[in-house]
Amino acid sequence: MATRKAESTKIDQPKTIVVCVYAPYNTSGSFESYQDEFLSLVDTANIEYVAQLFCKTRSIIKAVFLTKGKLEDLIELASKHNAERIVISERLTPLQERNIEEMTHAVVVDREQLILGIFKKSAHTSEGKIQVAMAEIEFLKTRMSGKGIEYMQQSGLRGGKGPGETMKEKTRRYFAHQIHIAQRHLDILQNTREMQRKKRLATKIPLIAIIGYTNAGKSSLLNRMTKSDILAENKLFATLDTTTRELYLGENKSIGERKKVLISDTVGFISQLPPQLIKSFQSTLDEVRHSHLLLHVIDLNNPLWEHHIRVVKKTLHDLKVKVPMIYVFNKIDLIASVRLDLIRATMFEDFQPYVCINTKEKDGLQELMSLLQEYQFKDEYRM
Ligand SMILES: Nc1nc2c(ncn2[C@@H]2O[C@H](COP(=O)(O)OP(=O)(O)OP(=O)(O)O)[C@@H](O)[C@H]2O)c(=O)[nH]1
Ligand SMILES: [Mg+2]
Repeated sequence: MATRKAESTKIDQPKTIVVCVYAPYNTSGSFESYQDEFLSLVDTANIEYVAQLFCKTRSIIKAVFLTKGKLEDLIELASKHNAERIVISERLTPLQERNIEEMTHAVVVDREQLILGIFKKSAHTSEGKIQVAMAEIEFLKTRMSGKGIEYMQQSGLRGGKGPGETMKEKTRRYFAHQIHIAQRHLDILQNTREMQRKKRLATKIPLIAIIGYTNAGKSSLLNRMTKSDILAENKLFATLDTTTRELYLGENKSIGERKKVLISDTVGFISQLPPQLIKSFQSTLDEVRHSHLLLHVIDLNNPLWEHHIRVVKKTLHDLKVKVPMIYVFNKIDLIASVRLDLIRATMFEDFQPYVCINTKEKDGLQELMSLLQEYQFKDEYRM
């Protein structure tokens, strides 16, 4: 079992217990990998913890999302460590969150808040920041009697506007106002993006979007193909903002056969991406919807790669994205060649067309470039 327990807790960090619950509906198929991904999220969020609890269960008590035994273990652990924060691997309802908070006397952070926190740190552009802020407000709106009100109080906003206006009403009004302002900002940015998109479409230059599960190697691929220097690191959600670069295919061929395309890096997907985030990132994800071709990057070295493909395809389906796709199996340098041959022979039938690559060594890159060079984009423009 992977453990990344902190040896010491930072002074300014609340004492934290992490709880990994493998819920009955979880379809990832591997408890170990699910745990690993959760701990990796915790790590990316820079959360250190004093204890961890793992719970693989078929029958949870709905009110707390844990089994009776694990709930008792958690209460005992929380009391032993004077825990101030409990991070849970799954999404909780406001009621489940409140029940656990009351029983453990610690603040509960569920999967949604954990991912929101990571997105908050990764957002660099104004569009990214507004989108995350909107997602946060949408989340707080579902916690009107708990964290939503606390947020208001921490912001120094107290009392009602007139007689009889409760804190809850004031909070609701405040959030509605904040969403309205954020939406106006987003609309302006979105209009600019839309105008740029129309201009781009008019030039008939094909647009390729690199998509895939988080940490699959999307940014590394863009860097490799376009000799760029976008941040690529072993962290989940290193990329939040779309970056677009020009790419010339068939550089060595005669001018008539050269092809110019635009290629974009995008935000990664993950199992149970908070719906608020999908909603708020609509304008960023529009880049994907308006592209002519998707390069779906998959970390073939991750034992859950097939599950990751399912998650990405389901997310695209939910977003109503219907764009042709090339499967790009990445990180083959980490796979023994015998195993790779076996995977190629037995498992790739459903994933066509595909290429196997390694962005570290340029393996397979030429094959991918040739595929793109030959690809017939709709209304494409050739130089
Ligand atoms: N061994 C190996 N590592 C790779 C390869 N491609 C990417 N990586 C590593 O995988 C990690 C994630 O790469 P990124 O390019 O940041 O992945 P991403 O899909 O853009 O990730 P997010 O933006 O966080 O969703 C980095 O540490 C890369 O160095 C590869 O072909 N082989
Ligand atoms: Mg990236």
